[in-house]
Amino acid sequence: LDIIRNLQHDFECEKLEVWYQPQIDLLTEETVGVEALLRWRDSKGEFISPEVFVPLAEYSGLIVEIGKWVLAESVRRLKVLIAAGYSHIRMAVNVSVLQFRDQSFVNYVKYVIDLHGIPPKLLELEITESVVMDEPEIVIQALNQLKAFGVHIAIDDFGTGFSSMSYIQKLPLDRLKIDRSFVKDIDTNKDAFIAQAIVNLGKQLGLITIAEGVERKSQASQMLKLGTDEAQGYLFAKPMPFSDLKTYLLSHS
Ligand code: G
Ligand code: G
Ligand code: MN
Ligand code: NA
Repeated sequence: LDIIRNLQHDFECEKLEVWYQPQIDLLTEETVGVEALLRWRDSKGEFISPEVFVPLAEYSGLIVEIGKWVLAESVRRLKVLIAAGYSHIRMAVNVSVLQFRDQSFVNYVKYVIDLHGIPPKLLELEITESVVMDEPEIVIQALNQLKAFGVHIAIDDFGTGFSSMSYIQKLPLDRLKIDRSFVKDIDTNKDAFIAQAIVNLGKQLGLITIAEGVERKSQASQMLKLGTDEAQGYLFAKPMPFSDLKTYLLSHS
């Protein structure tokens, strides 16, 4: 497959980028975290969506090396934020199931944290329900080790996967990310009961809840009304290069 060859080539030539999207506390409207998101431009400079190339990187196994790089890059950026005085902002990094199958993954995470000397609790790993369901034992064991080290764990795209509720209880989670499909019509549709149920579930489990894909003020206020703690979406900020993030934080933290 040409696209996989191109991805490998561009990764080796350091042409992949990591962009960052702010996560906002709905009550204070302060930036409390950022999510690291991979970006890849083709030879014409046009972006290829991670929804297209991440599955290919998983299929080819390339995601293991790319994932390590995203992690190292993001923790290095986290260190820069701390040095600039943002000592409370979390860095959230997406992790693929293939990375959990790599025996050295847990030690690599610890190594990167120690290398930069950042508080482990400022790093959050985002996993999807399918990651957990693919390899429950391996993933749960790794998550427990990471949690014991102090790293935070978020369940991503919650509500779209196939998780049985029994798994959710077994995971050492800190944050539940409500998938944007539940946020989409929350301000126009009176039937907010699914979003409400997810928020309630998160609260019952003692988790911080964050709404994804918030694009309108009315969605943010409705999610806040349901009891959601945080939000992420175009209303607040789109994913941006690190240099723009530093400028953004000057007026939004
Ligand atoms: O940024 P965007 O909304 O286009 O991302 C689309 C999808 O790609 C999301 O599901 C996101 O989780 C995934 N993604 C983005 N960056 C990474 C990454 O570094 N690693 C993994 N495994 N997935 C990522
Ligand atoms: O990891 P996850 O599947 O949550 O990926 C987040 C994706 O959602 C990223 O690709 C990001 O670009 C995208 N995104 C972030 N905010 C918004 C938003 O407000 N609306 C939409 N449609 N997409 C968003
Ligand atoms: Mn995510
Ligand atoms: Na998501």
